[in-house]
Amino acid sequence: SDAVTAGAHATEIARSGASNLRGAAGGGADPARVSAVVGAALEGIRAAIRDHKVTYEEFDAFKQWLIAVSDTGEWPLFLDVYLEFEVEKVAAATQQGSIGTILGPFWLDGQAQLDSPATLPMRDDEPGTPMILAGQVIATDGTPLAGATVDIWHTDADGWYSGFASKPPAGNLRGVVRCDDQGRYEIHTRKPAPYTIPLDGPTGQMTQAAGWSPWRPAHIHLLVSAPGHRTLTSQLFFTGDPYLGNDVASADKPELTLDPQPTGNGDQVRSDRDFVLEPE
Ligand code: MBD
Ligand code: FE
Repeated sequence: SDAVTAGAHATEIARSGASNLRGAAGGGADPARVSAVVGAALEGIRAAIRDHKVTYEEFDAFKQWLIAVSDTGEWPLFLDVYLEFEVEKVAAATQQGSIGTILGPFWLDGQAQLDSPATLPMRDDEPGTPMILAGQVIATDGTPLAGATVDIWHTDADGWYSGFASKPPAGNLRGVVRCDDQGRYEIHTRKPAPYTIPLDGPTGQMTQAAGWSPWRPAHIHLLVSAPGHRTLTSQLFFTGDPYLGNDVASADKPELTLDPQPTGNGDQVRSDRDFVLEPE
C-alpha cells in the first residue's frame, strides 16, 4: 500500500539520521533528565489508564497498534503529526527572526540545486495553478544574506509528495534554490493541495477511530539557510484553506499564511515572503 511504501522510506531516512538537523540525543544522557522526561511521559499514559479505566482488551489493542506502527514504518509520520509541534514550540522559544514550524517526515536530501530565479522540477503537464513564491533572506540586523538557500518541497495539486507516493516522479516539486547576491529568491512552482495522512495505515486508522480529521491544510515546506545563521524550518499555508486551524499536525500558524494574487499571466499567482535568520 502507499502507507507502507511511504512509511518504509520515511523510517529509512529517520534511521540514517539524514533528517535529524538538530543532532541526536544518543547515549550518555543525564539520568536525572531521562528519569524526568521518560517518567513524565509514562505517567501521562498511566493516568490515561487509571482515569479512563482501560481494559485488557484495550491494552492488547494498544500493543497491536504499536506493532503495526513499526511494521508499516509509520513512526516518523505518527511522531511528526502528533508530537513534533510541541518540540518545535520549545525550540522556537529561543529562536529570533522569522517564525517557523515543524519539519515533518517528507524532507529529502540531495534534491536539484537551482539558481534563482528557478523553476522546480515538474512534469510537462504538471497539474495545478502556476505560482511564484519570491522574497529576500535577511539577517536579524537587516543585512541581506548572499549565499542563502531556500530548500523547498511540497505536494502536487493532487496532494502527493514525490519520493513517498507512486505517482509523482522522483524529485518532482522539490529543489534547493540559491539566492542572488542580495539574498533574493524567486521560485516558480504549482500551488499544492490539502493533504490527508495515509488512511490505510495505523496513524490514519487511529485518527479516524477517534473521529479526528486526517487533513493538513495545503502547505509549502521550506528550510531557509545561510552561512553563519540558524536554519529556519518553516511552512507556508494559504488564506481560505478549509483546513486552516484544524491541521492534524497542529503546525499551521496565522503568521505563515499566504494570499497569492493574480499576476495577469494566465492563471498564474504570486506571493512575496521575506525570511529573517538569526546569527549563530
Ligand atoms: C505532512 O505533509 C507533513 O508536512 C507533516 C508535518 C506530517 C504529515 C504529513
Ligand atoms: Fe507536508
